[in-house]
Amino acid sequence: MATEVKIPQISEDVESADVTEVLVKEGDKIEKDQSLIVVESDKASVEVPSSHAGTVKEIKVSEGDTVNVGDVILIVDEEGGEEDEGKEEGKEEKKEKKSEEEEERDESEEQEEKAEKEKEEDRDLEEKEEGKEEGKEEEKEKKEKKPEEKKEKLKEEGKTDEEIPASPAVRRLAREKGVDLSSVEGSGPGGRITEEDIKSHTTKKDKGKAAKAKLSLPDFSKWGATEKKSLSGIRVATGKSTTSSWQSIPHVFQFDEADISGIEEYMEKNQEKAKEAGGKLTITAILVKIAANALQQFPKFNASIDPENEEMILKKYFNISIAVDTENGLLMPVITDVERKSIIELAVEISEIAEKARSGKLSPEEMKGGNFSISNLGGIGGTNFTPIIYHPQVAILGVSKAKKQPVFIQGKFEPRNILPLSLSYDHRLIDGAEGAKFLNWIAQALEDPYKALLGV
Ligand code: CAO
Repeated sequence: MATEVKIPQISEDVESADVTEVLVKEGDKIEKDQSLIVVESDKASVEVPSSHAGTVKEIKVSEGDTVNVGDVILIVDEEGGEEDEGKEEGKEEKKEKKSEEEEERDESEEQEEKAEKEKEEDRDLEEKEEGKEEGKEEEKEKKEKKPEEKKEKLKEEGKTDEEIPASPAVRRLAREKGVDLSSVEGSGPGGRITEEDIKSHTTKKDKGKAAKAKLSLPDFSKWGATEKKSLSGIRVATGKSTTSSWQSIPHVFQFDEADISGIEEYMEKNQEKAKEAGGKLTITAILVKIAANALQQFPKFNASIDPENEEMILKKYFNISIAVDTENGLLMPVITDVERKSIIELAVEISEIAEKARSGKLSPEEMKGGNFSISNLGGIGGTNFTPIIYHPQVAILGVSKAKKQPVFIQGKFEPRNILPLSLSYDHRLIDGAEGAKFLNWIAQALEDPYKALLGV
């Protein structure tokens, strides 16, 4: 019976996402809950499980497609419907087992001889390596080395994966689990690799990975009451993207400050105009405009780096991501073509997009295509902070709270409004001197707006 498997509700507020990986192919036998595709929205990356078991008849999506909740992923042939599924599976298993056994018998004699020889060679090699001492530590080390040695040996003997003793079912399982057969020690007759070997290999691998990736938690209830709450999709996505940015981008931080007393007068004068247009004029709109001008003066800050091809991609448009704090977490909507918009237009757009973000109405499209980011925490407070670069961008401007401070001007102290600025940039592309110049240009443009607005 042909059944459609559809995209379920991926997570709260996510209606569409991009397919980044297709994990099955036509003709594959799939289990219920087996992962079919990986989809990524701006909020999360998730594996979509199958709602049915059977054989994949037709795949309806491919990598790069944008899919919506309810779209058909694939058609699955349920082989006589769900009722028969158990029976059919049982039959399949038996058939598979039988042919495996026959196959095993045929191959095992031949393989046993080979494996005995391999084992002997292994033993020779081991003896040579370990000398006469047989401490436990060395035994362990030897075991760890074995798959590597096996690989080397296969290579030396010019053998392919097909010549490693394993049944088709085991090979399929290894493929599904992404296990390289040459790295598995077979425990069956003649060194034959069994299903159990693949399973224990993946468990070991997963445990190793988990041990590396996870920091263990103590039992907090020992010290007092606790409560568990699931993380929102946005929280999880932010966690992933900030971790990978922090781990892969060598961040440098530069600090500066700007006297924005003059700009404040400008904002006061134009506040009414912004209000009439439906927005609120704050330092964010001014910073977006000035940043777009700075990006034109310093093109590297508007670029992305492609380390694999050892290239930088210089963008000729000026789109700026704005960090918006929402109840569910941080969102990064994009203001496009900033160079073509007036400050009042930008003020309106920022007000609208921040409101949209906070009411959960932002589409994934509205968070794509930014070249540079601004994170203004000044409405909240703080003297300085070091924001994490929003990959694939190469820099982000952090803005803290402006404060009245005494500034020594022409022989006397005057109260001026000073805005703290920080810049985080990618040292793979930008050097310290460039970072300092870029931030200094922004600070000067804030103090002398004509420089940025007239492009002088
Ligand atoms: N210094 C002093 N005052 C500031 C300021 C600054 N740097 N920035 C804004 N303000 C003032 C505004 O003028 C406004 O004053 P009034 O209430 O008197 O009118 C008040 O703070 C609140 O501003 P706002 O938040 O309404 O508007 P905004 O344009 O300044 O900011 C937005 C918009 C979306 C950037 C902001 O609301 C926001 O979400 N910021 C948080 C960003 C964030 O979480 N960053 C951390 C991410 S990790 O890198």
